[in-house]
Amino acid sequence: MSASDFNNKISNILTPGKVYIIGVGRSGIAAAKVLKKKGWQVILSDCNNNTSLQKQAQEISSEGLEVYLNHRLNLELEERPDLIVISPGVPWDAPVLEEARIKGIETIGEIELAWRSLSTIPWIAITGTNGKTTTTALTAAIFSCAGLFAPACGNIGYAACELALLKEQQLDWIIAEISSFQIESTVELSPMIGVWTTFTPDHLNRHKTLENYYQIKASLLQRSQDQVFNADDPYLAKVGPGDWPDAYWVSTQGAEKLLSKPDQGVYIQDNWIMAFGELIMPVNLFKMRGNHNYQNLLMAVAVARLANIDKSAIIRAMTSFSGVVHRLESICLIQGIEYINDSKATNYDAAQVGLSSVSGPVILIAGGQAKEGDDQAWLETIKQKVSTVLLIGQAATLFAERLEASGYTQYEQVENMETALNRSLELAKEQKARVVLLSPACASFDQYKSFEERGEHFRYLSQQLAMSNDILKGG
Ligand code: UMA
Repeated sequence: MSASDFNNKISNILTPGKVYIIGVGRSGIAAAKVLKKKGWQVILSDCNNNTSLQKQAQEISSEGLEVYLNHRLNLELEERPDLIVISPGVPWDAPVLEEARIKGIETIGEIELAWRSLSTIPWIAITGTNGKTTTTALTAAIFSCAGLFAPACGNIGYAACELALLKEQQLDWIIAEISSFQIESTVELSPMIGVWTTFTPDHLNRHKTLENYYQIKASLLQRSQDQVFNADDPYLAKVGPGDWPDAYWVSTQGAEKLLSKPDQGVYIQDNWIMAFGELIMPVNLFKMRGNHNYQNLLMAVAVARLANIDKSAIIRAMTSFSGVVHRLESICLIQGIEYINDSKATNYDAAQVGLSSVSGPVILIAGGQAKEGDDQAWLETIKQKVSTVLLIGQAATLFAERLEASGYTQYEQVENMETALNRSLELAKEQKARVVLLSPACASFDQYKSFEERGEHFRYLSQQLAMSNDILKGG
């Protein structure tokens, strides 16, 4: 694309017209506010209708936005919009979007709109199957310690368009966690630095094939000026030398595992972090557990050094960072048993990594809305570390069958999170377990609005259990 084409794209949002936004969630609402501020006539719609959507709709209608719930865009019946903006949860190949493209109506995602509003700011885009939330949070912590205003946004929960509502001069950098759903609906988003954390099968119900899922993620990295890759990820290490000859690599396994020259990468050697040929700090000063978190740390350090951030800011951030909510988040200790919330583990790989990182024996709470994927490594880790699996949600029967088939019978099907929590303490005491871990290996949508809501519920129930046990002990 030439510079003039690019300016035309930008001017598409600078010349107000009529925009149709699909999805009344965080992304849709933020996108609506951005375009309203730029003078657009905004129409929002959502195919669902529930109490929380009605509340949202009421709030935003009072700000002068047109909102329709229980509604799907119909290009035959409705007046033609100049632009369609979609939320990440809307499938990119939805028939109405295909029709819009044929009719020449520009269709973009919320993240692309944020880019077009904030393209004068340097972006860091972090993607990958797992590890992206922690890497994003770590990167944001380093930038903040360096005195830069660079909030984390995107899939991590704070829609990028919410930043586009701020004054551009307030922002130094944008650090965006970007899912494959979001990348699919970008056209021009071109980060200064792109990071690819890991790659294993996920979201195949939407992306259909692993190759398609790979190509979607690859397209973001291809548009990034500099690329950072995780050499400890088997898939990325395999395709790396061919597909990404100029990338910077990180490895927890020493310089020899890097796929770039040692002075073009970040690695751990003799317990020290080495970044682009410079000693940074001993890795044991970092508080988070698990080798996967060391990988996340190295990627954040690589980004920070590429952005010329001072070593002292990296050290300050790394020694104070204690973790991300819903990702191996330690909630409380009940009679010596640690309750850990890993609700963000929505697929087998994330759940396997979570389970590997905690001390056994473990009482594991798993289940929810099952996803496609390879569960072998997860089942193996369960066999090694878990004294009982408490199965919840729609996937309970399927998971029971998978466990039986792998020769593991120490599971109980319990109805929901409440029952699981009540049973967990009894079992943990009986089986001398050290940890009760919620790491579902499933999406949450069968019982909750999001993985965050599921994690909050687990946190609340664990704290209630802790309080009632203290009272019982005290009495
Ligand atoms: N909707 C329609 N028509 C459709 C599909 C959906 O109207 O065809 C409506 C839904 O009824 C819903 C609304 O769209 O009310 C919400 O859209 P959304 O699911 O995109 O939700 P947002 O609140 O905008 O949240 C999105 C991301 N959600 C998804 O990708 C599914 C959030 O990631 C992200 O934090 C947020 O934008 C801010 O950027 C969540 C997620 O689950 C955490 N991500 C997946 C993951 O991590 O595995 C990719």
